[in-house]
Amino acid sequence: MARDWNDLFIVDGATPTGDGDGDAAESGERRSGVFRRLRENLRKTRQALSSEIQATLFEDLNEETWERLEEALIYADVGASTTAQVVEQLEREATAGTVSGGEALTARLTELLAEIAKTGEDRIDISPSPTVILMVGVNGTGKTTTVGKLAWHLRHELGRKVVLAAADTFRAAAVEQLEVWAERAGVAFVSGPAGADPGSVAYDAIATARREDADVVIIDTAGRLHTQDDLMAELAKVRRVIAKQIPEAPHETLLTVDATTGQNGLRQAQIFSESVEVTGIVLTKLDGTAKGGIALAIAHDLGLPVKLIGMGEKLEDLRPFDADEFARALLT
Ligand SMILES: Nc1nc2c(ncn2[C@@H]2O[C@H](COP(=O)(O)OP(=O)(O)OP(=O)(O)O)[C@@H](O)[C@H]2O)c(=O)[nH]1
Ligand SMILES: [Mg+2]
Repeated sequence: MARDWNDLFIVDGATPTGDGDGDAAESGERRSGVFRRLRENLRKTRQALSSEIQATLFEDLNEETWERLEEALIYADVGASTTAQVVEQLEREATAGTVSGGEALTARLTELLAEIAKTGEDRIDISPSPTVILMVGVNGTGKTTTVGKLAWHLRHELGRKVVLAAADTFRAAAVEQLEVWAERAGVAFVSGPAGADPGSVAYDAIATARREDADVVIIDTAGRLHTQDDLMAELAKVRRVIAKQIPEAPHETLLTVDATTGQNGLRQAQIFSESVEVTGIVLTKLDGTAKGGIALAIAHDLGLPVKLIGMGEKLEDLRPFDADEFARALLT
């Protein structure tokens, strides 16, 4: 069963309850619904992978079959280095005789892929009050949408008081887009005048959260490329301003990565995360790619945990990432 919102967040003391939208039975139903959709979305890749697994792990194992299995995984967007590491390990175990038979080998492959997709702390600690979450990433990768959906879930599943900060001050449309999300989620919204300094908006939002005793501040930022030095410097400044209010903040910096951009997006994210401190990945638009392997490769390749995945534009399409579930959906 899919990991739930309550497993994603580390909370302090008693969990305040939501407004009923998150009640257990309904949430269980929604969870299996999401898993069904995840499987459905990955159907083509799973079918292709299954027939390759049948043709390799269920047959005589030799150099050629291992290579063929590697190719199939790379085709599913599991990156080359992740694939090599996983298949090498499986081959070692098969040669040693610790795992044998197609079914056991398939199960072990699923397990190894899930293992490699786990790195570091993959939960989000919201016990500091207020917790500051900074959303960063390349243009159009899904930052604002993720901020909105995350606010909704914090509000309605966990009953938290949330403040959204419109620190993407470049475009008026960006501020309006976030404001619409704040209204939908029923959370507070802080913006500045057009063209305001993003740092000052972040500062105001944290001040508002402290004054109004809010639990979580989520800061939306403008999209940028790692090559835009001025914009990367601006992000560093936003961080410094935040730290002036709360030295440990931002407690969480999430980097959005668009799954449809595959290995390219992954490389972009790698360079991005080298110049900005990032604590986790939000992998968006998984509904837009038939290959899902990137979700399993990204943690290993970036050395950062995937915390959330986006599978569509609706509220319930943002989900906590569960590596075991994902590996099963991709392979079996
Ligand atoms: N299909 C699909 N679309 C998504 C997903 N996440 C975001 N989008 C869409 O992608 C587009 C860009 O999303 P935004 O949230 O505006 O992206 P952004 O990173 O804030 O963009 P900038 O602020 O311009 O850098 C919007 O049309 C979203 O609805 C997803 O998981 N699946
Ligand atoms: Mg945006």
